[in-house]
This record gives sequence, structure tokens and C-alpha cells, in this order.
Amino acid sequence: MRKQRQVLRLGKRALIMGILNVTPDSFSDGGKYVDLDAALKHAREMAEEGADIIDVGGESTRPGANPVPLEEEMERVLPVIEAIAREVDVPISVDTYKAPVAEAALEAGAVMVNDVSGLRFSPEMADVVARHRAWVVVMHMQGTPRDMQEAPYYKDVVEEIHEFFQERIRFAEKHGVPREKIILDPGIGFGKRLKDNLALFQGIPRFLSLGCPIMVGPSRKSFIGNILGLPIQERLEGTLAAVAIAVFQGAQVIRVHDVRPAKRAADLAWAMRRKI
Ligand code: 8Y4
Repeated sequence: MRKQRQVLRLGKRALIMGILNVTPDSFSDGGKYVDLDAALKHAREMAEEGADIIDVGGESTRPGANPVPLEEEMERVLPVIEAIAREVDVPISVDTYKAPVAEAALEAGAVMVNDVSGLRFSPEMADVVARHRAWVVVMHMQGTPRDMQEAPYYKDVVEEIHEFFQERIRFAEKHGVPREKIILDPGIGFGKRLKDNLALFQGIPRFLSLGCPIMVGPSRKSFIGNILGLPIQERLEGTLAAVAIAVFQGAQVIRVHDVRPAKRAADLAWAMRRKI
């Protein structure tokens, strides 16, 4: 029995969070059952490729996607988290904004909650994270997954998200989540125009002044498609450029689909970053 590391080794290099989407098995007629073996295989592959964290998500948060009922989200992610915790030696994050899902996932072996709502959608979320002494990713999103891309607007996206982070840190601390357990993420693509997404990479040094690690999730996203004119399956190189720039700017956690190439890009960018 291997024991999961309870600490994240921040500061020596950028950490790579591998994305594990747990969606219903297309072979099951009810569209209800997840393929546990396939999920476990994917987790093992990402561990082999050097993932530092595996982010398990059971609900699509892509623009316009429909919400998944609580029970169904639980049925999707919990067996997968239990299996990975048992069999793979990589810390697990649960991608959910629902406190009951987060609580069950932390009990099943997750050590981090990736909350795309930044502790806003579920009133109990901060308490759950505090009680379990878990890590939390506080991500910024304008609006909700359903409507966020309808008409995003900012006067100054970096300053507005900086203020959002400041307020969220205070809120989390009030609920017993220490600053040391908070990772801040500007939420690339979550209610952002192309120019906002680009400004957020420029703004990473400003976010660092808050004293928390910064996470960025550029993987295959539409800002890359918009700039390069490429479909999702052709966005690896653009993703790697964005990974390198984010790390060079100071991001310490990177959320990606393609772990091995992203780790190489991140390691190079980390080595090239001027350490003041
Ligand atoms: C192609 C592939 C096009 C994926 C769009 C997408 C983030 C995140 C997501 C992020 C954090 C996505 C759950 C959206 N993005 N969590 N989650 N940060 N913390 N879209 O940037 O991947 S899902």
C-alpha cells in the first residue's frame, strides 16, 4: 500500500495537474455508468508521464454545458477517486463546485478541491475544505458555466480579478481555510473575451502579490483556437506555448490534458524564469 503525499512540493518547479474527465461510458445504455478501468488507466498514464496532481471531474464546465444532478456527479467521481487513491501514488483533486460532492471526495481520498466558482456556488464549500484541511483552487468566473460566454465584459480584467481574489482569500480565511492552502486561478475562458484571456497572462505577476500560488488552465482552449485558427485536436503546440508563458510569468500550477509535453514546457520555462 502506497501512501498519498499530503503535501504539494511547491517552489522547486511548476506542478502539473492532469485532467481526468469522468463522463458516462458510451457503451452503457442508460448513459449512467462510468468506465472505471478506463479512468484508472488514464490516471496511471498521467502519473507515469509525471503528473503532480490528478483532477477528477464529473461535470462539464464548458460554455453552455448543462449541469449534472448531485447524485449523478457523486456516482461518477467517487468510485474513480477511491480507485485512484488506492492504486496510484499521485494526490487527487476533485473538480466540483458542490460541497456534498467535495466532502464525499475528500473522504474518498482527494486532498484538493478545484472549485471553478471560487467558493461562491455552494454555501458550505469553504467549511468543508477547512474541516478536511484540504487544498482549494479558487477560480474566477464571470457568470455561470451556462451563461458566462454570452457577453463577458471587464473595464480592467486584471484589477477586477485581483480584487475578486482578495475578497475570496478573506472569505476563505474567515471560514478557517488558511492562505497556505489556497491556489488562485484567473479562469482562462470562463466569461472572458479573447483580449481578457491574453491580459490574464500579462497579469500573473500582479496576482502573485497576493502571496498564493497561481494556477492556469490553458489546455486546448478556444483562445488558442481563435489565434491559430485550429480545432481542439490541433491545439497542443499552442497549449505548450501558453504553458511556457504562464510559468515564465510565475504560475506554479498548470492544468492540462497532455501531461508529458506540458511538463517539459513548464520545466524549461521554470529554469528560464528570472528569479529576482
Ligand atoms: C477544449 C478543451 C475547450 C477544454 C475548452 C475546454 C479550468 C478548470 C476547466 C481552469 C481550473 C475546459 C474545470 C474548461 N478549466 N479548473 N476547469 N482552471 N482551476 N474547457 O482553467 O477545459 S474546464
